[in-house]
Amino acid sequence: MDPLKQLFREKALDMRNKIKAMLKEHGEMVVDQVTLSQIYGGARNIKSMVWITSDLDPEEGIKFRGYSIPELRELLPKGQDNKEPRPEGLFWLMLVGQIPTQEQVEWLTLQWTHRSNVPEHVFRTLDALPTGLHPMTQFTIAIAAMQSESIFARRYEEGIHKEEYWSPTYEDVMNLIARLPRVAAYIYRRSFHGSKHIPPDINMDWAGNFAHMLGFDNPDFRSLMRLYMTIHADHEGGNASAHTSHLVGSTLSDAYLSFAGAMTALAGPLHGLANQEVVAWIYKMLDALGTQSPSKDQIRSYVKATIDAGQVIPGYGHAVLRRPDPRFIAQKSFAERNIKHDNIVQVVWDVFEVVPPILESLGKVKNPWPNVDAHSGALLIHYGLTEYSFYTVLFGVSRALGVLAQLAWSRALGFPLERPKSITPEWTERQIANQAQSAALS
Ligand code: HAX
Repeated sequence: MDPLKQLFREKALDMRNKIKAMLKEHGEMVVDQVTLSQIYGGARNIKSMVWITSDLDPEEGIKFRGYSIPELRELLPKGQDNKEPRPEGLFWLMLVGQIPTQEQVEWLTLQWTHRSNVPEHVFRTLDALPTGLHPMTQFTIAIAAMQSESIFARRYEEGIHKEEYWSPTYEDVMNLIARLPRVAAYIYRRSFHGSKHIPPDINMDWAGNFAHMLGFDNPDFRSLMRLYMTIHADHEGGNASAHTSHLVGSTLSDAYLSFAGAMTALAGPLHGLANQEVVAWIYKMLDALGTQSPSKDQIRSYVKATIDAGQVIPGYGHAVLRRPDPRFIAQKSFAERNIKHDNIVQVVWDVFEVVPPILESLGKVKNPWPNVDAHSGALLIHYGLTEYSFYTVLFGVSRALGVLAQLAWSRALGFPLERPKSITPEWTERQIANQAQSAALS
């Protein structure tokens, strides 16, 4: 058994026993209440699942196993240029709860290189699709096509003891993460570069090789990819893509099908597709204003016009966060450090000054601040990755790290089929009438 798998097995067994004992003693403890507004309002803040890999605080933002993004930028082993963390290290941390050493990260890079072979039929499946099909749709199809490789599905068909589910799931998770950059780069090159594909460089780290296969060998872009793949990796369990993979996985669908499901959720404009929407919105604004360097007053009037047209300002607001997203701040600091003058980056920073007070003035927006998607596109454009319909695929490759590490945990802890209760409007009316009657009688 490989050393990471061995460590994961030990940690998971320990946690499984602790949870069993805790539920035996405290299983009936009431920890929260649910209101009708929450049930009708998209289940905001209803505690309904356990997520090991990360936790989202409304004020402080995402913490991966207790570590904030600035802490991880310091503590995780970095890329060859010693600038940004290698996402391999974050995966290790999310899976076993320990900051890995440089040697452990080197080992993981090598593992993923060995496991990265993509079966030929996946490329042929992609080749059969129109090049104009949205990259997220291509990505989802390719992931589903790779399900032929699922070790969990094969072992389940053969008949596997449920205590062993975690083991083939771990193998699927490692193989799928290893293969994703190749698949994503293939989609990018066929969609936007006439199918001129670039073979992998087996001497590079996971994110550096991804940048290389996309066609970008600028060391700063590689550094950006390491940061990008690290900060988008996980955002606790309730966000739509993570929750989808959790729900699908709970039926014992394998890692490939669970992750394909997650990607269909990430592809929505209120979630991951917001990164493409931000750039589309900025370009439309520059076009409408007839300038590449709009004043803040011009931006202000365009923001108001967008809202008056009944549309949202993409990249702003969040269902949980109540402060500027630390993932936005990390990207801003990357730009401050590495990019001296850039027009679109400047526009993003001006929008950051203009939008929050306007959203606040509406009196209904719970979080007027930028989220992760407000900044990412401007950085990619700076380095020449301008085809913004591809941006959500980048997000998806990163999101695999968190949701798949969690999938391994879910199988190791023996989490059951997810099956919450729905209600009808008639049930709601009866509930209100019953409570009014009880109040009148008391
Ligand atoms: N622009 C305009 N109006 C906004 C807004 C924005 N950026 N954010 C919220 N609002 C509006 C909502 O549409 C809602 O209006 P109605 O009551 O008229 O329906 C009201 O403010 C209250 O919404 P909320 O409670 O503050 O926010 P929600 O939890 O309902 O929604 C969203 C959170 C992220 C979906 C929302 O802020 C939004 O649509 N933002 C723009 C799209 C976006 O950037 N999505 C990416 C989010 C991060 C992410 O998942 N990345 O992958």
